Amino acid sequence: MPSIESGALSPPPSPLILTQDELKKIAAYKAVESVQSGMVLGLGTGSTAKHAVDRIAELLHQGKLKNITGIPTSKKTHQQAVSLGIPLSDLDSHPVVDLAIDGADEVDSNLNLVKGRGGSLLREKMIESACKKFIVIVDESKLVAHVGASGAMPVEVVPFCWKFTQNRLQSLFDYAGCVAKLRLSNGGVKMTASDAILRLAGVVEHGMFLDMATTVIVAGELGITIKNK
Ligand code: ABF
Repeated sequence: MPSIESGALSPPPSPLILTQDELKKIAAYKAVESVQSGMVLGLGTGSTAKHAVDRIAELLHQGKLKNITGIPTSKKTHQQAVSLGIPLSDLDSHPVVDLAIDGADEVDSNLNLVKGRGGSLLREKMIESACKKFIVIVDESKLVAHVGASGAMPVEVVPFCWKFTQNRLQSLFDYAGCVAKLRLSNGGVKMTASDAILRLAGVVEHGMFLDMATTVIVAGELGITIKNK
């Protein structure tokens, strides 16, 4: 069973209403407190993870962190990290990642996740499954009772004959009343199929991240909640 700690926001709760972006930033900064000099870091993608990458760069430039190696989970994060001067590498050179920090689209009470609605998916899963520790950072709007029970489930497919794969996905999901829709992303092809995870020739990866997160940091109006596996 995941353990749960709660803490006051820093600064302590005030009558001010925090924006969703401020909550994301609070979760991101809290996660970066776990970063230590010398670490190989998986750098996440999305508006929440962006705050974590910014913070890591800030601490590097202040000399409070040293000898960090980042492995970006998307081209966008790669560009951000390069622009901030974070030294980068890849899984070929660093097959073991000390810590990854990334956002998610859905998180349940067992720390299972849906990811990929933001467009990144395969690289995230490759890097985050190579991590000793994986901290997920979200605002409280991402909490769900069961991942995948509602909303879209991203499924990445190979571009080759993607309509064929889409049709096969659709026939698998007809019984559940789900619709496989095409979405183009990062030069690849993704389909959105509600309520399901598939394994099918032509499918590259899906957005269910089960039993991967070691910690989830949730920022809400009443404070931070940290859930550990
Ligand atoms: C990526 O960013 C994706 O896996 C996920 O879809 C998304 C979360 O983005 P945000 O933090 O902007 O909500 O990590």
